[in-house]
Amino acid sequence: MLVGVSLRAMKEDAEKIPLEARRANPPGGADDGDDNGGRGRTGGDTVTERRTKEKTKTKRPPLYKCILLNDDYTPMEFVVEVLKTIFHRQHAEATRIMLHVHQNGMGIAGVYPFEIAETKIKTVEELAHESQYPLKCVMEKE
Ligand code: TYC
Repeated sequence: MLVGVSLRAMKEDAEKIPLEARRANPPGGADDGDDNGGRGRTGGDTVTERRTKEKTKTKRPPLYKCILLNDDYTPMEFVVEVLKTIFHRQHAEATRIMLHVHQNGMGIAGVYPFEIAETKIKTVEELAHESQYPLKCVMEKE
């Protein structure tokens, strides 16, 4: 992106100049048209210095729930193993989640960014299919 590149270039240039020199003669100060050395105001004691640093915005990825669905055929032990191996649950927690799904029809196995959730769901269904169990796991945006 053009703006990103030019801001980065400005920042790198600014970093080559010692701080005191930058304060005395900020970038763009020579010809910003108002003869006050690039500072925001003249006359008073307060000066506002030009901001050259890019603001770093880190965005968290959207998260997706992996939801296990109940069925009448998948053995409880198999679901517990799935929760332990794929969703990294301790035995007691895996058992609690499995029983919740068994009693309520569905339950959250874990919450992840899209591609991780997608991979886990595929893995669950591959393992279930290998053992000829109908276990299903679906994704829902948080
Ligand atoms: N209902 C199953 C049984 O009685 C157990 C089960 C629990 C199946 C959770 C799927 O996601 C599931 N054997």
